[in-house]
Amino acid sequence: MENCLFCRIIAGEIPSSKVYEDEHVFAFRDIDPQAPTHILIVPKAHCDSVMDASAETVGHMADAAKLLAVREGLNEKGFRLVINTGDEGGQSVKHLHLHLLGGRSMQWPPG
Ligand code: DGP
Repeated sequence: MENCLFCRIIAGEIPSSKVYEDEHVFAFRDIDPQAPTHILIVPKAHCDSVMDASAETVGHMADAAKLLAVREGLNEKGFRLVINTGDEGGQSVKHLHLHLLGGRSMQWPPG
């Protein structure tokens, strides 16, 4: 999608620290990490939010998150997966993305 930041990252028009890519998803390190590991997993096909996504798309993102959690050494101690949605949900980029956060203890409830 033209002028979508994450579509441009997926296309390689904007540089990113890519950690994983397959047919369905692209994953890269967050520019403003909130934990020692902070990776964004995004579907290659643009959708604005989880409200527009199919179960298959969300499943592909979750599968990539599990693979990356193991690869990053997070699966023993644990990690957090977050999909911010809409303005009150804290979604700043309108291309669906799954945050994978780990490497520190997480607080609950989130702010
Ligand atoms: P959210 O607030 O849930 O929409 O998360 C958007 C995230 O995207 C936020 O944690 C910062 C990250 N981000 C924004 N712009 C860039 C960028 O140009 N490169 C990378 N790697 N991350 C970005």
